[in-house]
Amino acid sequence: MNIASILPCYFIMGSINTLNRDPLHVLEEALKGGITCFQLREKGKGALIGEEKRAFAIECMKLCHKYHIPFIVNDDVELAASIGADGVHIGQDDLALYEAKKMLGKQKIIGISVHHWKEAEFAIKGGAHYVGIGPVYETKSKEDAKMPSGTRVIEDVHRTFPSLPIVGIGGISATNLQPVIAAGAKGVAVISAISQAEHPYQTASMIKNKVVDLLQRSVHNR
Ligand code: TZP
Ligand code: MG
Repeated sequence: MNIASILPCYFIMGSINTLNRDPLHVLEEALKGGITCFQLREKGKGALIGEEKRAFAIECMKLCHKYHIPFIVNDDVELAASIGADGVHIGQDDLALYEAKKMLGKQKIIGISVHHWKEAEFAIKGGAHYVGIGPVYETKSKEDAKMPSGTRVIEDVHRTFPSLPIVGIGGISATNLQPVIAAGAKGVAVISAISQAEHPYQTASMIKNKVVDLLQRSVHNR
């Protein structure tokens, strides 16, 4: 699989991110709108745990597969392995990449969050398929988020490792994604822009089309 092809519109959501709407409905709208990847990030106050989390994950995965979109689990490699998810996304404080790889097998997608080029170098050595970099802008969706660093880290990592697929994250929406792609990201990862959009279908479609358009132009301008 060409990993960059799953990054343009990378939607992340947990059951608490959709205000009062049914998260499965929001996810299906996002899938219809054209998201290229989905990550279940079941975290924060009121998030599901145990059997409920597992059952919700399976429902999300079924929906993603109905639309032929990869289903990635945040952090919980055991859950990902046990339900047959397409991959995991881990942070620097979670288990090591090689352990995640061992638990999941070589065929699965592994992404990791990095904050500077040194962590990106480790990610490459550990066999990560892509890296997430952020927060680019201010975010309300992550309690322990670091200070936003704009597109600087994306630029640095992209310059140092031009073939490493990067997805930008943090406060990104249809109206501020351009600098993220210009900095070298292959896509944008969003929670609230889609999960709390008035019309998740239209918003997902707009974000995806804008990113794909910018990526195509950058190829032509090279
Ligand atoms: N990691 C860095 S920022 C962030 C995560 C998980 C949250 C992104 O959410 P939003 O709503 O797109 O700002
Ligand atoms: Mg984590």
